Order: sequence, then C-alpha cells, then structure tokens
Amino acid sequence: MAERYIVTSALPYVNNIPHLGNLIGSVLPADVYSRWLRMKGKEVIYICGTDEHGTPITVSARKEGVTPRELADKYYAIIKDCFERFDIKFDNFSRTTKPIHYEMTTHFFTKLHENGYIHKEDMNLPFCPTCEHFLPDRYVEGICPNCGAEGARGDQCDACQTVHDPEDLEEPYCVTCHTKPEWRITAHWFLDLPKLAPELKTWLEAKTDWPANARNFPLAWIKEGLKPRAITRDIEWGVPVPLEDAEGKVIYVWFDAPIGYISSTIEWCENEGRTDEWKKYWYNDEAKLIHFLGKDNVPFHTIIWPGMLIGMREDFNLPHYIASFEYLNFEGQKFSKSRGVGIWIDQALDIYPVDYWRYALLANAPQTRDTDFSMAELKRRINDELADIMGNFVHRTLTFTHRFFGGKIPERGPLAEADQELLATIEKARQKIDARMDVYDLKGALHEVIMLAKEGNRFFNDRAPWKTMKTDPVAAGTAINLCAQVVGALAVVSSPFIPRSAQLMWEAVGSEGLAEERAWDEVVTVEAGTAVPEPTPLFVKIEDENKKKKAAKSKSVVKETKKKEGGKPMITFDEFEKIDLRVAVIKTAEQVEGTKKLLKLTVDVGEEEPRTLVAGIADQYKAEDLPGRRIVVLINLKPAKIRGIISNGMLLAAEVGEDVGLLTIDKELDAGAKVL
Ligand code: B3M
Ligand code: ZN
Repeated sequence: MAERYIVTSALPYVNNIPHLGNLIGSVLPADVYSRWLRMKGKEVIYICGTDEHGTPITVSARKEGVTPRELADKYYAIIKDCFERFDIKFDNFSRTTKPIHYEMTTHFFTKLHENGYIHKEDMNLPFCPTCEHFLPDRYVEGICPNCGAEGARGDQCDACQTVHDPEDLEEPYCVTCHTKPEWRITAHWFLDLPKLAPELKTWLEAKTDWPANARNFPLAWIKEGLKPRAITRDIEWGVPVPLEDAEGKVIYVWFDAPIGYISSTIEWCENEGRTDEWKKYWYNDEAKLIHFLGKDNVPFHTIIWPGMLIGMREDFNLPHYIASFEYLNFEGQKFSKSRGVGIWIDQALDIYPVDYWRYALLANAPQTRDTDFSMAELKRRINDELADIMGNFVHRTLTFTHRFFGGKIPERGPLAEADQELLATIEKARQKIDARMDVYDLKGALHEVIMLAKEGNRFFNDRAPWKTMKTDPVAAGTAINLCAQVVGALAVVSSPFIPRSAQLMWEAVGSEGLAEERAWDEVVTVEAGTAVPEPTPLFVKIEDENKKKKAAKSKSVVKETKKKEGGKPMITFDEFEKIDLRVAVIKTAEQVEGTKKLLKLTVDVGEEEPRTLVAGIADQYKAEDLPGRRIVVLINLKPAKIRGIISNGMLLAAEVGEDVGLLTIDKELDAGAKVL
C-alpha cells in the first residue's frame, strides 16, 4: 500500500494579501514537496485554508471599516485567486469560518475539557476604559518581557517569537487609542500544558532530524517549565466556548487555527464523496503529517498543537516533520507595506511569469537562515540559470532536430562510452534530487535539476553534432536522441518546481499528456521518430531596466519617424557628402508679419554677410530668445521665396508631433564650422 502523507501550509490570516516572503515561507515549498510526493506515487493530500478568527482579523476589519466577515470574504477570494495563479495545487483550500470547522473545534474543546486538560482560572487582564473592552492579543502592545523589543503584542513578540501573556508586557497601551489600560478580573479557560509536558518532551526529543529552529526552541521552553495557556478570549469574533458559564467568550485563534488542518481535510473528503477517509490520514499511525510554516509559528505547532492532539486521547497522529522556514528579506530590508518594501503576490505576476518567481524564490528559499531576496538576484537566476542553462539546452536540442532531422527525433546508433555515461547521469540526477527532497532541502534539489541541464549542455558541446553531422551523421543523430532523453527527464524532475515550463519541455520533445502525471521513478523514453514542434525559447532573459527603457524609447521614436516619412532609402557616403551643414550663430530673429509660425532669422555662417532664412518655429521659440544661439544650418539648399522673403538655407530641427527642438552645438565652435 502506498504511503500516506498530509502536507500542510500555515493557514494565512485573512486580513491582507501575502507577500513573496509569506509565499516562500510555507506555501510554495509545501506545494513543491507535495507535487513531488504525488509523482512518487504516494497518497498525499495538500491542505490549507484561511485563518479567519482572532484579533488579527478584528483589528484589521476595524481599520478598514468593515465587519470581520466582510473582511474575510474579501481576502479569502483574493488569496485563493493569487495562490491559483501561482500554480499552488492544494487538494483543499478551506476557511476556518466553515460550519465543519466550528464543529471540530467545539469537539476538541469539549473533549480536552472532559479529559482534564482544560481548566478555568481568573485572570487579571488589560481593559481599555476609552474603548470599553478587554484588550486581548493584538489590541495591546508594549515592551517584550523576553527581549525588550518595543511594540510586542499581547500574545507573542515578533522580534524574538516568544509567546507570553499580556500581563508580562511592560508599559502596555491600547493599539486603538493608546490609552494605558486598566486591569480587570475576568474568567478564562486554560490548556494545561504542564500536564502534557512529559509526553511532549519525549516526542520532541526523538525528532533529531528536525530543523534546529523547530526543535531547540520548544525543548528549551519545556526545560524552563511550561505554564498553562489561556485559550479563550473576550471578543465577539470566533468559535463560542462550548460551556454554560462562558457566555460571550470565544476560543483563542491559535487553538482553533490548527484544527483547520483537520476540518479542511474533512471538507475535502466530503467534496470527494469519501466521507470517512480523512481518518486514514489523521488516525493512521503510518500517515505522515508534515507542516510547512514560518519560524514565528513554531511554538504553536511544536507545543500547543501537539499538546492538544495528545490530550484528545483519540490516537491522533502527531506532526512527523516541521519544515520551518526563516524569514525572507527584500533588498536588505523587512517586507513592509507601509514603508513600501517588498512585492506582494497580487502584483508579482504582472512583472514576471509565474515560473520566474517560483524558480528564483525556491533557489533562494530561507531554509536555514534569514535570506535576502533582490530583483538583481532574480534577474541573475533567470538569465544565468533558467535561460542560459536550461532554456538554452532545450532550445539547441530542438533547433538541431529541426535543422538536420526534419523535426523528428533521430535514431540512436551504437552508444559510445560518453553516451552511456549521459544515460547514467540522468538516473543519478533523479537520485540526487530525491536525496535532497528526502531531507526537505528543496533548494538543494532544485540545484540538482539545473545541474542535469548543465550536464546536457556539456554533452552537447563535447559531442559537437554540428561537426559530426558532416563526418559521422549517425553519431550526431545519437547525440541528439540522447539530448532529447535529457529534455524529457528534465521535464519530469523540474515539474514540482516550475510546472508550466516543465510541461512546455515535455511537449517540446513531442510527449503527450501531463508531465506532472508521470511516475517520478520511471525512465522517460523519447522514441526515435517522434515529431517535435518548432522550438520557441522557454525563458526570455530579463533585460537591464535602463536598456529596456532606452530600447522602448528609441523604438517609439523610430515608429513615429516611420509613420511620418515612411522611412527613407539607403544613401551612400558620397550622397551624404553633397549636403553642406554648418554651425550658424543666430544674429537677429523676428516674426514674419501676418503669420503665427514663421520667424525671419539672420544667421552668421562664417561668410562675409549674414544669411537670411525663414523657419516655422515661432510657436515653439520666442524671437527674443534666439539671438546668440549656435545652431546647424543646411547652406547649399536652393534658395526659396517664403512670404516674399528669400530664404537662403534651412535650419535643422528634430520633431515629434508638435514638439520641435533646434539642433544646437554643445561647444562654442566658430560660425561656419563644418558639421559632418
Ligand atoms: N495564521 C499565522 C500566520 O499567518 C497563522 C498561522 C496559522 S497555522 C495553523 O503567520
Ligand atoms: Zn483603547
């Protein structure tokens, strides 16, 4: 029987649009990982949804002047759409406001209460006298009791990720009105973490393969001694506490959110018409539960959530692996909407195609340390790796097939040693990628994909089919046939990372169906004789911004010129030589009577007497501004009579539409100097 996996991404709060750091911090790697598992033939469900409760939502809703539900509806639609456009292939993307989620959360609370893991205690909590309500979590800020950072929230500090109670904050204030809170007694329910600590400790200690940030932190926390955690709140938005003496209280968002993984799985089963199948994932000891998340979510997924699962005493599976990511910074700074730092996932695809982002983000995934992402880095990755290595290899293989083999994959002749080696390289590449994926090193796996394309290029260069085509066409055909096998293999192994481009590669070697539906471990064979489509470049290089602007500008000017003059035929240098252009200094300028556009100028072109000429520039230049300017004049143009004035020469000007500019000289050259 196939191994079962539940892969999850942290449920994004439904109060804003995720940025690129959020995308690479849990969603994109989980997508890649679950795509790989599916291709490996595992039974995998990839589960996510929006986290719709808690003060993150109510505080944002208040700021936007809408109800929490309106806010949630708006952002759920946007987030879901953005993830789809990033080709994130969830099996289910749910919401924690669905009835099934309320049902499951209520069940968890009730059962944990019955099992003696939830108890009631009075708490001394901040209450804002101006706003007239309690200040849970994000409603209150102050100085972090652990690291001293300012602006720490009531439940967790962003700077050091420590989880705490609002009572611990120093110098607390209400985020809405900045009033110093009063303290009032109110009853709340607590998850008894001390009771669960011994089991959590044993479980965590065995997780020696976890990333350091997912294991050390909770173990240190246990060592310090866990305290009971309040899991109810005095707000109106959330799952009601299912107890008689708890009217007006709701369940804390960090209690209900991870249950979203289960309720989203149940919803998936119901949609698929397999009502009870979710149990095979959540209760079957052998099913592996793998959470992808940002490091700030670690305490909740390694202490509170598994504590809840243990306390249920229903034999729930505990997390098998926590793939916790560090932070991504943008151009050396933290992402910040207010400071305009970063790119958000609704904007990114207007800038570059989806696979450019997927590739560059995965290649820079913050797996073991905070990592900086920059547009220069993205450009380098796309140009030097995707375009120059992968794209180029595919393109030259297909171009050659078209130029010399009529667009059909050539036959293979006897295989030389180098040919055998290439086939072995394909197999080894797959194994290397697997070895990286097995330890959740997606960045390393992607590197191995590019290395395979690099090997393909090296082989192409070594076998030089463009040379052997003349001397040994069978060897040339063999080389191209083998290159096509590499392209086919590349399509499969790159599919989890850049699925669209992978599909294009797949079709480029004439394969049918979907690359992502190929069995990962099966050798791809591109048959000789397969017709391949005309090659088109897979990746277009990113141009330098300055070059792009210049090119766009000159293109538009060329277009304008062409439109007006229809372009001009080529001339020889001799023909050009016939034109006598000179530097001229304007002496006098005056409006031609009875006209709006014409000026009569006298100009010194280095002759004994100044020349007179008439120019149609009066709407652009004032007569009094012109004397003294050094311009360019064509002096061997046949004189013409304009409005009764003999115009003896023509000044040069550039024009775009109505806009006219005189050609001037940027040095004080003598009047009469030749213009060449
Ligand atoms: N919504 C935190 C976050 O968006 C939270 C994750 C819940 S996972 C169960 O960063
Ligand atoms: Zn207040």
